Amino acid sequence: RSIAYDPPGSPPSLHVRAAKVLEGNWTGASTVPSRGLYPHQWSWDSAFIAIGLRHLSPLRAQTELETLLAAQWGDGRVPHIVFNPSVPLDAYFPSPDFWRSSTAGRTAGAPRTVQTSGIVQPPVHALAAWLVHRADPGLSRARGFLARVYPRLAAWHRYLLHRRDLGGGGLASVVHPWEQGMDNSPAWDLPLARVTPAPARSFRRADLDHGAAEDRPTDLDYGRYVRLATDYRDGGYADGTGGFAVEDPAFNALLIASEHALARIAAELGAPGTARHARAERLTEALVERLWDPASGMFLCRDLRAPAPDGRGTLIPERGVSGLIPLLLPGLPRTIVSTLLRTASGPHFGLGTTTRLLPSYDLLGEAFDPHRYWRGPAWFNTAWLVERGLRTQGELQQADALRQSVLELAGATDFAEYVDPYTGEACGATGFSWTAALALDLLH
Ligand code: 9WN
Repeated sequence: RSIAYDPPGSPPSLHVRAAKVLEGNWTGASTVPSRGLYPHQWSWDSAFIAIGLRHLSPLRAQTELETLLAAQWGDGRVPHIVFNPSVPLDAYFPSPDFWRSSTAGRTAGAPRTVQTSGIVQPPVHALAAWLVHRADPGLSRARGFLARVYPRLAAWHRYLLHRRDLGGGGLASVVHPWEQGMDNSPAWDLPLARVTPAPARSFRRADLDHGAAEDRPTDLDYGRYVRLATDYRDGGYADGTGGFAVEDPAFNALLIASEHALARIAAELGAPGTARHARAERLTEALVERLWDPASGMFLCRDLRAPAPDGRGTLIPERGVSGLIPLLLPGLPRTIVSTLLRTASGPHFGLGTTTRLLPSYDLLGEAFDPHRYWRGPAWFNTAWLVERGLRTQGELQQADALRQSVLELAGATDFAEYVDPYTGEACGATGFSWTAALALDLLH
């Protein structure tokens, strides 16, 4: 009789397949981005994962964020990796013995019981916490979810807005390419060129055991990542003096979106959120003031360490998908929105025209490579953010089309980490958590 309900050979739905990926990557308290390549908990991955998980299990989604926030440092930073102590040290580089958080991070208030990295990742967490709450407000209130995460999220934003305002213009800076999350974006080539690479023999890359070398950052990139992280660690993870300091549009747009979410969380907890909304509006103005480039028709990154007469650094002349992500912001001036929409669908990104999915970097840029990590391939988290942005700006048709491509490609590639933006061919890992989570979110 079961045949009538479950005919043999009928393929499982995208929902069921995505749920299986997340189930397989769940460790009991959090979700790994991918079993082989990334066997620990990553900060912005967990926020995206929670956004999808809330449709399967609001409890697991709350736990995902709680586990991450439990590893927060005393100064408010939320580390980019929380290490799983049962995973062998050589499974991922850099491992806990490189970061030495509990000793090198003591002044900055690193936790004693759990090992973490000392850098951060984009602040998607307050946004995720609000969406997770909304999925099951009854459960959330019964567990005191928002009341427990709110002070931690507020301290996290405070860290970014104060300790990381390295340019003095109100925006948060990243001090390492891993912090912005698009590790080898061509936007970093100029600021990284000033960094002396650590010798290749001083570390061993574990990523090459899992990923094709042509799809990953180069050894020279890694030498520079290691130098910057080593210097940061050796300075006790104090902010302000490092050789790399960049204001990035996606990182700051996510901070602003999260500040709006934090205002909603405050209101839900009975405190007025108006001051936070006002701060988010001021940050939106600072974003436009410091990072908008009319000539490129999009937001660019500001390199604070580039020599410039006015001490404000200089805009980096590379178009990355990061510069389209401010579409998420409801308070963006209308002329900027229409310019961004034109840039997205024009020859540099081919949204809805020449590409199957929005590339991470300028199709016409000299450094464009359709397979190498953040130097061209399309990623599902940035596609999801732009989809949300299009909807926020009332561009429903374009949003529907992008949603459709995300769902098709997520399914066709077995939830790839990233894809060739023209052909949709899978690159990097498959069974990648945020691809599954964000596809699930778009199904709802
Ligand atoms: C370094 C986990 C992370 C993502 C980043 C992505 C990649 C790590 C790496 O994987 O970075 O943090 O080892 O390459 O670039 O965005 O969070 O999925």
